[in-house]
Amino acid sequence: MTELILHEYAASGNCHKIRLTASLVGATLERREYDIMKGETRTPEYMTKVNANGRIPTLQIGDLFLPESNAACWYLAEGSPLIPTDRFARADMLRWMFFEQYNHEPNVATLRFWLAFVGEAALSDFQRSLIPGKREAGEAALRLMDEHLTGRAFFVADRLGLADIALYAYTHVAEEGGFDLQRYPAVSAWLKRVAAAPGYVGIDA
Ligand SMILES: N[C@@H](CCC(=O)N[C@@H](CS)C(=O)NCC(=O)O)C(=O)O
Repeated sequence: MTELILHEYAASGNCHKIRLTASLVGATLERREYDIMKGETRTPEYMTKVNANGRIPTLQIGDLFLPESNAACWYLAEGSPLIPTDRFARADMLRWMFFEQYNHEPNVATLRFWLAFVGEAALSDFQRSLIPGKREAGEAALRLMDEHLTGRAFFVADRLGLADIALYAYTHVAEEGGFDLQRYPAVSAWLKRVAAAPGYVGIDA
């Protein structure tokens, strides 16, 4: 069996996604922690060997390195029930994973990082000027999710899949970024369904 190593910063939702996928499919990951607050992913050694983009997560598969959280989740879930076999459902799942990276994560996750990890006082004037736009875009993403989940148990094909895992990672900690999840009842109910899945592991595990 090829050794799997997750290069990560454990508090990151992008890393939690990968640990959650691994646990749901029964894969074992060795974990290597990097402190992104100290720039440990920006060293020449990390960027040469692990990820030229200077970020976590990266999934190491033997001597191959796979950056980008959703690509790593895909690698782990290939052939499992987390990826539908129906052609449309598979593409629809990717739709939500791209939505997560473009509309959700840059707003919901960034505000969590800025407000709960960096701290508002330590932000640059430029970062502070971006907060209202990110707040509005994050609320729009959560609203769209809530509309989609109204009357549905999961994002795609009525069963837990990678779209749910990708979107769960930063949604369940969105309140750390100042988002009020009580405004999104369908999202709140879905979060509980994901957390009840056999094999679920929390972000702190
Ligand atoms: N699209 C990437 C985003 C990766 C990313 O933004 N990682 C952040 C933490 S979640 C990071 O490494 N930040 C440290 C830095 O940029 O130096 C993914 O999904 O993996």
